[in-house]
Amino acid sequence: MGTAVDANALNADATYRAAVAKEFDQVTPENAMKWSEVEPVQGQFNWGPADELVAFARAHGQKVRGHTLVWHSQLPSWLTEDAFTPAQLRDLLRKHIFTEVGRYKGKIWAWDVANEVFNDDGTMRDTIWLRALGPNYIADAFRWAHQADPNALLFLNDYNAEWLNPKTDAYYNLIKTLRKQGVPVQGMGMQGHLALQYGLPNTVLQNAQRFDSLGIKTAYTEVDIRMQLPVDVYKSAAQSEGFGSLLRACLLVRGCVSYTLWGFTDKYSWVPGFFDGEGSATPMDENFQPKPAYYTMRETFQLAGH
Ligand code: 9MR
Repeated sequence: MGTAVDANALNADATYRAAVAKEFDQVTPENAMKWSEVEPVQGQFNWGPADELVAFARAHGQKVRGHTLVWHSQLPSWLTEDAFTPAQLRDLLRKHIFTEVGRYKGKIWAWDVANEVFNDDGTMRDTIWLRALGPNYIADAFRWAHQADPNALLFLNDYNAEWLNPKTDAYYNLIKTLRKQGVPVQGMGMQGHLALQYGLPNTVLQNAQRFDSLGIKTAYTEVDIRMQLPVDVYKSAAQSEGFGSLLRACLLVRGCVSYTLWGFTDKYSWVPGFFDGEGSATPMDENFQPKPAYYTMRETFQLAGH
Protein backbone atom coordinates (compact mmCIF):
# COMPACT_ATOMS: atom_id res chain seq x y z
CA MET A 1 0.00 0.00 0.00
CA GLY A 2 1.61 3.22 -1.13
CA THR A 3 1.11 6.91 -1.52
CA ALA A 4 2.54 9.74 -3.54
CA VAL A 5 4.47 12.02 -1.22
CA ASP A 6 4.60 15.79 -1.41
CA ALA A 7 8.21 16.67 -0.59
CA ASN A 8 7.34 20.06 0.94
CA ALA A 9 4.59 18.68 3.13
CA LEU A 10 6.91 15.93 4.34
CA ASN A 11 9.21 18.61 5.74
CA ALA A 12 6.67 21.16 6.90
CA ASP A 13 3.79 19.13 8.32
CA ALA A 14 4.43 16.75 11.22
CA THR A 15 0.94 15.22 11.05
CA TYR A 16 1.44 14.44 7.38
CA ARG A 17 4.88 12.99 8.03
CA ALA A 18 3.59 10.73 10.79
CA ALA A 19 0.72 9.50 8.62
CA VAL A 20 3.03 8.68 5.70
CA ALA A 21 5.15 6.62 8.08
CA LYS A 22 2.23 4.88 9.75
CA GLU A 23 -0.20 4.06 6.96
CA PHE A 24 2.04 2.99 4.07
CA ASP A 25 4.78 0.54 3.23
CA GLN A 26 5.66 2.18 -0.06
CA VAL A 27 6.13 5.76 -1.30
CA THR A 28 6.31 7.55 -4.66
CA PRO A 29 7.78 11.04 -4.99
CA GLU A 30 4.87 13.06 -6.42
CA ASN A 31 7.22 15.46 -8.21
CA ALA A 32 10.72 15.27 -6.73
CA MET A 33 12.21 12.83 -9.25
CA LYS A 34 10.80 14.46 -12.38
CA TRP A 35 13.35 15.84 -14.84
CA SER A 36 12.40 19.51 -14.33
CA GLU A 37 12.91 19.05 -10.58
CA VAL A 38 16.19 17.17 -10.63
CA GLU A 39 17.91 19.14 -13.40
CA PRO A 40 16.29 22.60 -13.63
CA VAL A 41 19.41 24.02 -15.30
CA GLN A 42 21.40 21.82 -17.63
CA GLY A 43 24.14 20.13 -15.65
CA GLN A 44 22.95 21.58 -12.32
CA PHE A 45 21.25 19.00 -10.22
CA ASN A 46 18.83 19.31 -7.35
CA TRP A 47 18.63 15.92 -5.68
CA GLY A 48 17.76 17.21 -2.19
CA PRO A 49 14.02 16.48 -2.00
CA ALA A 50 14.36 13.10 -3.73
CA ASP A 51 17.26 12.11 -1.48
CA GLU A 52 15.23 13.09 1.58
CA LEU A 53 12.30 10.94 0.55
CA VAL A 54 14.54 7.96 -0.19
CA ALA A 55 16.14 8.37 3.26
CA PHE A 56 12.70 8.69 4.90
CA ALA A 57 11.56 5.50 3.19
CA ARG A 58 14.66 3.65 4.27
CA ALA A 59 14.23 4.81 7.89
CA HIS A 60 10.65 3.52 7.87
CA GLY A 61 11.21 0.26 6.02
CA GLN A 62 9.29 1.46 2.95
CA LYS A 63 9.85 0.67 -0.70
CA VAL A 64 10.23 3.49 -3.20
CA ARG A 65 8.55 3.72 -6.58
CA GLY A 66 10.64 5.97 -8.81
CA HIS A 67 8.57 8.38 -10.90
CA THR A 68 9.24 9.03 -13.76
CA LEU A 69 12.04 8.79 -16.35
CA VAL A 70 10.51 9.50 -19.78
CA TRP A 71 7.51 11.79 -19.94
CA HIS A 72 6.25 14.62 -22.12
CA SER A 73 5.43 16.82 -19.12
CA GLN A 74 7.51 18.50 -16.41
CA LEU A 75 10.54 18.64 -18.65
CA PRO A 76 13.04 21.42 -17.94
CA SER A 77 12.73 24.41 -20.27
CA TRP A 78 16.40 24.19 -21.31
CA LEU A 79 15.56 20.81 -22.79
CA THR A 80 12.38 21.77 -24.62
CA GLU A 81 13.34 25.27 -25.69
CA ASP A 82 16.84 24.68 -27.00
CA ALA A 83 16.90 23.29 -30.50
CA PHE A 84 18.67 20.01 -29.87
CA THR A 85 19.15 17.61 -32.76
CA PRO A 86 17.59 14.14 -32.53
CA ALA A 87 21.04 12.66 -31.83
CA GLN A 88 21.60 15.15 -29.00
CA LEU A 89 18.16 14.46 -27.52
CA ARG A 90 18.83 10.74 -27.57
CA ASP A 91 22.09 11.33 -25.80
CA LEU A 92 20.48 13.60 -23.21
CA LEU A 93 17.74 11.08 -22.48
CA ARG A 94 20.25 8.29 -22.13
CA LYS A 95 22.37 10.38 -19.80
CA HIS A 96 19.34 11.42 -17.76
CA ILE A 97 18.29 7.81 -17.24
CA PHE A 98 21.78 6.59 -16.35
CA THR A 99 22.33 9.51 -13.98
CA GLU A 100 19.06 9.26 -12.10
CA VAL A 101 18.63 5.48 -12.02
CA GLY A 102 22.33 5.12 -11.22
CA ARG A 103 22.14 7.56 -8.33
CA TYR A 104 19.42 5.51 -6.64
CA LYS A 105 20.65 2.09 -7.70
CA GLY A 106 19.54 -0.52 -5.18
CA LYS A 107 17.21 1.95 -3.43
CA ILE A 108 14.33 2.00 -5.89
CA TRP A 109 12.01 -0.97 -5.91
CA ALA A 110 10.22 -0.07 -9.15
CA TRP A 111 10.59 2.66 -11.75
CA ASP A 112 7.87 4.21 -13.86
CA VAL A 113 10.18 4.24 -16.87
CA ALA A 114 7.84 5.53 -19.56
CA ASN A 115 4.82 7.57 -18.56
CA GLU A 116 1.70 8.29 -20.63
CA VAL A 117 3.06 7.30 -24.05
CA PHE A 118 -0.33 6.63 -25.68
CA ASN A 119 -3.36 8.78 -26.44
CA ASP A 120 -6.79 7.56 -25.35
CA ASP A 121 -7.51 6.33 -28.91
CA GLY A 122 -4.46 4.05 -28.77
CA THR A 123 -2.22 6.08 -31.08
CA MET A 124 1.20 7.10 -29.82
CA ARG A 125 1.28 10.44 -28.06
CA ASP A 126 3.02 13.17 -30.03
CA THR A 127 5.95 14.12 -27.77
CA ILE A 128 9.43 15.54 -28.08
CA TRP A 129 10.69 11.95 -27.76
CA LEU A 130 8.47 10.41 -30.43
CA ARG A 131 9.21 13.24 -32.84
CA ALA A 132 12.96 13.13 -32.41
CA LEU A 133 13.64 9.45 -31.77
CA GLY A 134 10.69 7.54 -33.22
CA PRO A 135 8.69 4.85 -31.38
CA ASN A 136 11.81 2.91 -30.35
CA TYR A 137 12.55 5.49 -27.67
CA ILE A 138 10.43 3.36 -25.33
CA ALA A 139 12.50 0.21 -25.80
CA ASP A 140 15.71 2.24 -25.49
CA ALA A 141 14.56 3.80 -22.22
CA PHE A 142 13.80 0.40 -20.72
CA ARG A 143 17.15 -1.02 -21.83
CA TRP A 144 19.05 1.92 -20.37
CA ALA A 145 17.14 1.80 -17.09
CA HIS A 146 17.80 -1.94 -16.81
CA GLN A 147 21.51 -1.44 -17.43
CA ALA A 148 21.63 1.26 -14.78
CA ASP A 149 19.84 -0.84 -12.12
CA PRO A 150 19.23 -4.47 -13.10
CA ASN A 151 17.25 -5.18 -9.92
CA ALA A 152 14.60 -2.48 -10.22
CA LEU A 153 11.21 -3.50 -11.63
CA LEU A 154 10.53 -1.47 -14.77
CA PHE A 155 7.01 -0.23 -15.50
CA LEU A 156 4.97 1.51 -18.13
CA ASN A 157 2.40 3.81 -16.52
CA ASP A 158 -0.70 5.66 -17.70
CA TYR A 159 -4.13 7.03 -16.82
CA ASN A 160 -7.36 5.73 -18.36
CA ALA A 161 -5.50 2.44 -18.28
CA GLU A 162 -7.77 0.81 -15.69
CA TRP A 163 -10.37 -0.71 -18.01
CA LEU A 164 -10.72 -2.29 -21.45
CA ASN A 165 -10.43 0.45 -24.09
CA PRO A 166 -8.28 1.38 -27.11
CA LYS A 167 -5.50 2.72 -24.88
CA THR A 168 -5.18 -0.50 -22.88
CA ASP A 169 -5.36 -2.48 -26.15
CA ALA A 170 -2.33 -0.46 -27.26
CA TYR A 171 -0.44 -1.17 -24.02
CA TYR A 172 -1.31 -4.85 -24.19
CA ASN A 173 0.09 -5.07 -27.72
CA LEU A 174 3.14 -2.95 -26.94
CA ILE A 175 4.08 -5.10 -23.94
CA LYS A 176 3.66 -8.28 -25.96
CA THR A 177 5.92 -6.91 -28.70
CA LEU A 178 8.56 -5.58 -26.32
CA ARG A 179 8.70 -8.85 -24.38
CA LYS A 180 9.14 -10.77 -27.64
CA GLN A 181 12.07 -8.50 -28.44
CA GLY A 182 13.62 -9.14 -25.04
CA VAL A 183 13.09 -5.56 -23.84
CA PRO A 184 13.08 -5.53 -20.02
CA VAL A 185 9.56 -4.22 -19.43
CA GLN A 186 8.27 -5.90 -16.30
CA GLY A 187 5.10 -4.15 -15.30
CA MET A 188 2.03 -2.18 -16.27
CA GLY A 189 1.10 0.71 -14.00
CA MET A 190 -2.53 1.72 -14.06
CA GLN A 191 -2.69 5.16 -12.52
CA GLY A 192 -6.33 5.16 -11.39
CA HIS A 193 -7.27 8.82 -11.62
CA LEU A 194 -11.03 8.35 -11.68
CA ALA A 195 -13.85 10.91 -11.52
CA LEU A 196 -17.31 10.05 -10.21
CA GLN A 197 -19.10 12.20 -12.80
CA TYR A 198 -17.83 9.93 -15.59
CA GLY A 199 -18.96 6.78 -13.78
CA LEU A 200 -16.83 4.01 -12.37
CA PRO A 201 -15.33 1.68 -15.00
CA ASN A 202 -16.76 -1.85 -14.98
CA THR A 203 -14.06 -3.86 -16.77
CA VAL A 204 -11.33 -3.20 -14.22
CA LEU A 205 -10.80 -6.83 -13.27
CA GLN A 206 -10.77 -8.06 -16.90
CA ASN A 207 -8.21 -5.39 -17.72
CA ALA A 208 -5.94 -6.34 -14.83
CA GLN A 209 -6.34 -10.00 -15.78
CA ARG A 210 -5.28 -9.50 -19.37
CA PHE A 211 -2.09 -7.70 -18.35
CA ASP A 212 -1.54 -10.41 -15.75
CA SER A 213 -1.87 -13.05 -18.48
CA LEU A 214 1.21 -11.56 -20.17
CA GLY A 215 3.23 -12.72 -17.17
CA ILE A 216 4.11 -9.21 -16.04
CA LYS A 217 3.54 -7.34 -12.79
CA THR A 218 0.69 -4.90 -12.49
CA ALA A 219 0.11 -2.06 -10.04
CA TYR A 220 -2.37 0.69 -9.36
CA THR A 221 0.02 3.58 -9.14
CA GLU A 222 -1.82 6.89 -8.65
CA VAL A 223 -5.29 6.19 -7.35
CA ASP A 224 -7.59 9.08 -6.52
CA ILE A 225 -11.30 9.51 -7.17
CA ARG A 226 -12.43 13.06 -7.57
CA MET A 227 -15.95 14.44 -7.62
CA GLN A 228 -17.82 17.65 -8.28
CA LEU A 229 -18.12 19.47 -4.97
CA PRO A 230 -19.84 19.59 -2.59
CA VAL A 231 -19.44 16.11 -1.14
CA ASP A 232 -22.56 14.24 -0.09
CA VAL A 233 -23.13 10.78 1.37
CA TYR A 234 -23.95 9.27 -2.04
CA LYS A 235 -20.79 10.55 -3.66
CA SER A 236 -18.84 9.45 -0.65
CA ALA A 237 -20.29 5.93 -0.95
CA ALA A 238 -19.58 5.80 -4.69
CA GLN A 239 -16.02 6.94 -4.07
CA SER A 240 -15.59 4.25 -1.47
CA GLU A 241 -16.82 1.65 -3.97
CA GLY A 242 -14.32 2.98 -6.52
CA PHE A 243 -11.30 2.71 -4.22
CA GLY A 244 -12.53 -0.73 -3.15
CA SER A 245 -13.06 -2.08 -6.66
CA LEU A 246 -9.54 -1.20 -7.83
CA LEU A 247 -8.10 -2.72 -4.67
CA ARG A 248 -10.13 -5.92 -5.11
CA ALA A 249 -8.92 -6.23 -8.70
CA CYS A 250 -5.35 -5.90 -7.46
CA LEU A 251 -5.87 -8.56 -4.81
CA LEU A 252 -7.53 -10.88 -7.32
CA VAL A 253 -4.73 -11.04 -9.89
CA ARG A 254 -1.53 -12.89 -9.22
CA GLY A 255 0.97 -10.28 -10.38
CA CYS A 256 -0.50 -7.11 -8.86
CA VAL A 257 2.25 -5.91 -6.54
CA SER A 258 1.03 -2.60 -5.21
CA TYR A 259 -1.78 -0.14 -4.77
CA THR A 260 -0.67 3.46 -4.51
CA LEU A 261 -2.76 6.52 -3.72
CA TRP A 262 -1.94 9.83 -5.44
CA GLY A 263 -1.93 11.51 -2.07
CA PHE A 264 -3.95 10.32 0.90
CA THR A 265 -5.25 13.60 2.31
CA ASP A 266 -7.24 16.34 0.56
CA LYS A 267 -4.92 18.82 2.24
CA TYR A 268 -2.26 18.27 -0.42
CA SER A 269 -4.19 16.79 -3.33
CA TRP A 270 -3.36 18.04 -6.84
CA VAL A 271 -7.04 17.83 -7.86
CA PRO A 272 -8.54 21.19 -6.80
CA GLY A 273 -5.71 23.04 -8.51
CA PHE A 274 -6.31 21.26 -11.82
CA PHE A 275 -10.10 20.76 -12.01
CA ASP A 276 -12.37 23.67 -11.26
CA GLY A 277 -15.03 22.84 -8.68
CA GLU A 278 -13.73 19.32 -8.09
CA GLY A 279 -12.01 17.78 -5.10
CA SER A 280 -12.33 15.39 -2.16
CA ALA A 281 -10.38 12.87 -4.22
CA THR A 282 -8.43 11.10 -1.47
CA PRO A 283 -9.41 8.79 1.42
CA MET A 284 -8.76 11.39 4.15
CA ASP A 285 -10.13 14.91 4.38
CA GLU A 286 -8.06 18.06 4.95
CA ASN A 287 -7.91 17.32 8.68
CA PHE A 288 -6.70 13.76 8.09
CA GLN A 289 -10.11 12.36 9.06
CA PRO A 290 -10.72 9.02 7.33
CA LYS A 291 -13.62 8.81 4.85
CA PRO A 292 -15.68 5.68 4.07
CA ALA A 293 -13.12 4.87 1.33
CA TYR A 294 -10.42 4.52 3.98
CA TYR A 295 -12.43 1.96 5.95
CA THR A 296 -13.44 0.08 2.81
CA MET A 297 -9.80 -0.37 1.84
CA ARG A 298 -8.86 -1.40 5.35
CA GLU A 299 -11.63 -4.00 5.48
CA THR A 300 -10.71 -5.28 2.04
CA PHE A 301 -7.13 -5.82 3.16
CA GLN A 302 -8.33 -7.53 6.34
CA LEU A 303 -10.65 -9.84 4.42
CA ALA A 304 -7.76 -10.72 2.15
CA GLY A 305 -5.70 -11.62 5.20
CA HIS A 306 -3.28 -8.69 5.05
O1 9MR B 1 0.43 15.49 -8.73
C1 9MR B 1 1.32 16.07 -9.65
C2 9MR B 1 1.19 17.60 -9.59
O2 9MR B 1 1.65 18.08 -8.34
C3 9MR B 1 1.97 18.22 -10.73
O3 9MR B 1 1.75 19.63 -10.73
C4 9MR B 1 1.53 17.60 -12.03
C5 9MR B 1 2.26 18.19 -13.21
O4 9MR B 1 1.89 17.61 -14.41
O5 9MR B 1 1.76 16.21 -12.00
C6 9MR B 1 0.99 15.58 -11.04
O6 9MR B 1 1.19 14.17 -11.07
C7 9MR B 1 0.87 13.50 -12.28
C8 9MR B 1 1.80 12.30 -12.38
O7 9MR B 1 3.13 12.70 -12.30
C9 9MR B 1 1.57 11.53 -13.66
N1 9MR B 1 0.18 11.15 -13.79
C10 9MR B 1 -0.80 12.22 -13.61
C11 9MR B 1 -0.55 12.93 -12.28
C12 9MR B 1 -1.63 13.98 -12.03
O8 9MR B 1 -1.57 14.98 -12.99
